[in-house]
Amino acid sequence: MLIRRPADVRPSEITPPELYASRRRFLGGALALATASVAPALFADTGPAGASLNYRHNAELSSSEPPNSWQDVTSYNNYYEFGTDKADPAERAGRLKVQPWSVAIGGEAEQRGSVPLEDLLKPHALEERIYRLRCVEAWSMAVPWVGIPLGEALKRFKPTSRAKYVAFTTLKDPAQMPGQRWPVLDWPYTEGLRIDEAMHPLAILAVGLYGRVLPNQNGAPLRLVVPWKYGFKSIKAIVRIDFTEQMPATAWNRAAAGEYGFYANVNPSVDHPRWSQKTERRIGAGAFAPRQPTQLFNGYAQVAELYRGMDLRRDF
Ligand SMILES: Nc1nc2c(c(=O)[nH]1)N[C@H]1C(S)=C(S)[C@@H](COP(=O)(O)O)O[C@H]1N2
Ligand SMILES: [Mo]
Repeated sequence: MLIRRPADVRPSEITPPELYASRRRFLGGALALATASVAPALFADTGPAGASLNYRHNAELSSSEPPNSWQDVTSYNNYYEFGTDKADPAERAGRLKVQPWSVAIGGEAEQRGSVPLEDLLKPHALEERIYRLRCVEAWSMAVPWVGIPLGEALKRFKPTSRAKYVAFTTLKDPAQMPGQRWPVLDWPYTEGLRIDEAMHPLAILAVGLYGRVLPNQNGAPLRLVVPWKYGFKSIKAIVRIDFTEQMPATAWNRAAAGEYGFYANVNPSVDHPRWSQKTERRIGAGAFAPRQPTQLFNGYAQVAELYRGMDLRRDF
């Protein structure tokens, strides 16, 4: 895999978002300053620096590791809708129009239909959680996400007893997403979770990072974050959520079923057919930093109960 990055940044070199903000302002970018109410501020400015969000830090569910720098998190991305190079999303995703945005709710739920993003978020308090992100390509980061618990958002649509899975779909719009002009994946990108996984308190819908509205390259305006699974489960730019009885098809599983399973739980003892998953390279740690051992469920041991009795080698 080709990696183009100007320089390695140590995880300890955390650039406060304020610094970026003031630099952007100096450069002439509009910036909405912190305000008391979240919903209007959330959409007041989707420019490069992003509007400030009001949130409470959830220390209990946050990783104790220092988060990667803003630079790392927003310039080293996987987002094939904008190209397959890690630098492509930061260069090209700016053109995506993320406002207005609504999410279509369908399938096995009492409340279906189109929900404006503001309405989806309104009843919930935003939380910051620093989560480890472990990519299937054997690199990792720690990211200070801001979002809402996925399960709480889903419950409002009153899933029926037949809702065994939740399927997520990314926007398909090749005019705005140039990567979709090539059949790298069978667009739109889709992902799915078993309903009990979706209801787990660790799973979130993220709308921000580093206290600010999500940059487009990180999946604005709404993306999933499931920290115990490989990064590809954390689908970006969500426009549809369907409750289903059958296990939904997922983009990477359709592309290469032998390599990317539905569950995709981080697991050092189940290798990818083409490489080991035993260790990982921490982005920003420097070229000579030792690789770190990968942990089962990316270290989120509390999800083990979801998989009791399952053969994680078969259901990879
Ligand atoms: N729609 C969409 N979502 C996606 C991807 C993608 O290509 N398209 N890439 C996934 C992969 S492989 C990873 S590792 C994470 C990366 O998230 P980040 O760029 O915010 O770090 O996004 C995931 N979500
Ligand atoms: Mo990934």
